[in-house]
Amino acid sequence: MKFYITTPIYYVNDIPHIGHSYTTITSDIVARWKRLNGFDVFFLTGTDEHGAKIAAAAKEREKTPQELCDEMSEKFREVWKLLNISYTDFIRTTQRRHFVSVEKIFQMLFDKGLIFKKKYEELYCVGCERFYARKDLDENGCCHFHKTKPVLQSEENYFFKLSAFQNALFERITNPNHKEYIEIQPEERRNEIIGKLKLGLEDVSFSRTAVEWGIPLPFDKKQTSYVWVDALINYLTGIGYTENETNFQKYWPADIHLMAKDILWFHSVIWPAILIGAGLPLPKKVYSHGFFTLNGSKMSKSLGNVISPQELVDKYGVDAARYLVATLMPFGPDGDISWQGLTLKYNTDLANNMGNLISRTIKMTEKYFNLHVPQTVPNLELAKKVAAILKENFVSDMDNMRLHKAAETLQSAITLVNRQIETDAPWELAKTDLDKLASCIYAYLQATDIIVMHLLPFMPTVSEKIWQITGAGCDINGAAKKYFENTVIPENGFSIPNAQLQSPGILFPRLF
Ligand code: ME8
Repeated sequence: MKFYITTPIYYVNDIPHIGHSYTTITSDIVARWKRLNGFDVFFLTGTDEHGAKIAAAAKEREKTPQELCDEMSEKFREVWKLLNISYTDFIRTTQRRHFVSVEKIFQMLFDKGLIFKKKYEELYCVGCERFYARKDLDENGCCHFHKTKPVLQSEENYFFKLSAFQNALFERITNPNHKEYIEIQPEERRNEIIGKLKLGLEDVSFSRTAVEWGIPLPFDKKQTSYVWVDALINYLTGIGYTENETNFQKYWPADIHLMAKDILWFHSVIWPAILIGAGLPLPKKVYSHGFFTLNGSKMSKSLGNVISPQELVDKYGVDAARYLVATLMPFGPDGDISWQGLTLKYNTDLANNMGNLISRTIKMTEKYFNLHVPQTVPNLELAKKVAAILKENFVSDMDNMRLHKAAETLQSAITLVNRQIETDAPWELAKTDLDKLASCIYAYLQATDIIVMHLLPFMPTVSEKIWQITGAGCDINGAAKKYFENTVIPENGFSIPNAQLQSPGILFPRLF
């Protein structure tokens, strides 16, 4: 079973911030989740390095475009390393392998008569790297995303016959029984796409004469590929379209393309049309999330209100930062974030609930059993209850990008164990019933192990640490893979009787 997941490739004219991190962290969580479920995962991310915007940014900084791209692309890789992103490959559109893919697709579309030359004059927004009709702009004639006025450009370019794909796209987007059905999520955005599609499609310019920083067309070297066509093709290049046929056949089509709503149109209309034109299968799912604002304002470098991944990691640590960013708001609608909101969630979910469970379970094990898993008749009742709760909701939430819901279920499983501790009152049992005390502590450790396996995609390093702390003897990834195959808990649980526990230290210090 294969699973191919992609993030957008990010423009290198900006530094990576929490918006890019959100898409990449959520993709990473899904990739890790799928691996735990036995899938052979290919997870692609990378940087989008051509176009007028990059050329202008390089000029402003007195660098060559390639110098800027090398420097900025490296920043993205550094940040993904910091955030423990487990990508399979990192594609750069300035790589040789990508030029070959882009040329191949262009030539194919040209040979099929889907590309033709036309002179035109239209409004171009450099921020979006796209043309707009007047009706698509706001009341001041500005682009909705950049709030700037697109400029009139006149060129003779190569156009793609997008209009010819109207019916084919409509069928594939609206009919779930179509063998090439492309599922667009969330529902509201899918409806917007369908609404727009019904208004009719116009042919789109696929090349530029004025933009030198791009990939020359194979049939007319004076023109370069429109940056968006170049960018979309990365999803083919990244899995070996022109250099590793076996890999390409294995992973294509993509199982899910993730992104924010700003680029959903390209992914759900233009991209499928290119693929149909090139005779390639369509991605199975295109899923867009909302836009973040910070304390109610648009995040922007000029306003100085971007949250950087480094700041998040400095404040919460890598694993907690991943968890918080991915679960603070539902995947889909727009959302506002704030440092207060992040810290509140950190304290509630991690310092109080999770941290408390680990800290008191280990403290009791230390006090009553000299930091060893109690030797007792295996008591897996609580672990089974926790497993049942998680099986019912967590799995489908993870499979359907409801990561915040999956985290809620995890938290309720933790609360259940914390409540059980209150009900059992082990500190009282210590005075009256040592056998029951041993059985209870054993049960908390086993229940914690089940919780931690589910936490693994969100917090890979901390989960592994907790797994060792609770005296589970094996490798967590191997154990979790086996567990998720049939969700059966081994007869004696995971924490091994008499195993030495480790002192946790303070996993999640309370923050103010
Ligand atoms: O559009 N809130 O690149 P890009 C949420 N190169 N997500 C955000 C965000 C915010 N405030 N800001 C950025 C491009 N993102 C093209 C893509 S793909 C073939 C080509 C995330 O650098 C989100 O995933 O502008 C959004 O779709 C993406 O960054 C846009 O990145």
